[in-house]
Amino acid sequence: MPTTDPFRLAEQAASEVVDALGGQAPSVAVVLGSGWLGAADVLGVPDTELSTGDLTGFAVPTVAGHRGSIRALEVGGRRVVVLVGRVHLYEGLSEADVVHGVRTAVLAGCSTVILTNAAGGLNPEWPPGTAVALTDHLNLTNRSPLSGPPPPDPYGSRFVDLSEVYSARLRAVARGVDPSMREGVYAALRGPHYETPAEIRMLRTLGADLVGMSTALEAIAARHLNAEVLGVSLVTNLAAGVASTPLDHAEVLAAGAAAAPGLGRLLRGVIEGL
Ligand code: 8IG
Repeated sequence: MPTTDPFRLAEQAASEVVDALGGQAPSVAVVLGSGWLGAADVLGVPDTELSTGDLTGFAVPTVAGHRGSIRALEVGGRRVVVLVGRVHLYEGLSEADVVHGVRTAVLAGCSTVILTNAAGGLNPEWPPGTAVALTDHLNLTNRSPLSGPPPPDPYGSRFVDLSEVYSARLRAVARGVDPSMREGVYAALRGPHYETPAEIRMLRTLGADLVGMSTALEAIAARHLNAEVLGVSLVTNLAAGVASTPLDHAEVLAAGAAAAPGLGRLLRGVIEGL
């Protein structure tokens, strides 16, 4: 019977990826959020593009602006995989589905994982288009990618330490590329609805600077496998009650398109500076 264990599925997918790359294991993974596709294009032209539909265990994304593929390219002498077409809890998928791409990338050899996303900004001084490096998160999804049976050998305890999910070292590399880079705490909610103004006031009280519907579970899964994580949010809208107009997904994609060249340079600079 085929396995349903999420770690075994990710091992299988990882070996398919490494085979498709001619045995050359990648060392850096970039997970693209909504609005980041243009940034990935600035990073360089992929030499290989795999459809996640041809790989073991990948769920099919259902969101505008997401397609399921893994692109491979060389950046600053490093083999990089770019995961296009993240999936989310709000699509009705499991935690294991949500982190499968990250697990696959780490098991394929990526010791550095760069998680990007589009987010609502809680700080009125960060206009749409601002890139923010994550210092920490509030996982308000009430879900964990480590729930379920214990991870099989050789994977570590499910009781994973999260005292430094987002690497201070990688944030320093990002600041080296862009000294004006802001830093903040990301609140992850399940969505897919946006928040009410009262919920945004609550999130500010809790210490959040950004709000979105991704990243936290992937960061936990990457840390569990000992990868170093950089999180970067692109503020694409001010959150409800901070903004003066209703929120809209088209606004997210437009802010991403406008910010793409700068974000692409940031990704390139970070990877070259690792
Ligand atoms: I882009 O304002 C984006 N994603 N939860 N709230 C939540 N997710 C988001 C938002 C937002 N903007």
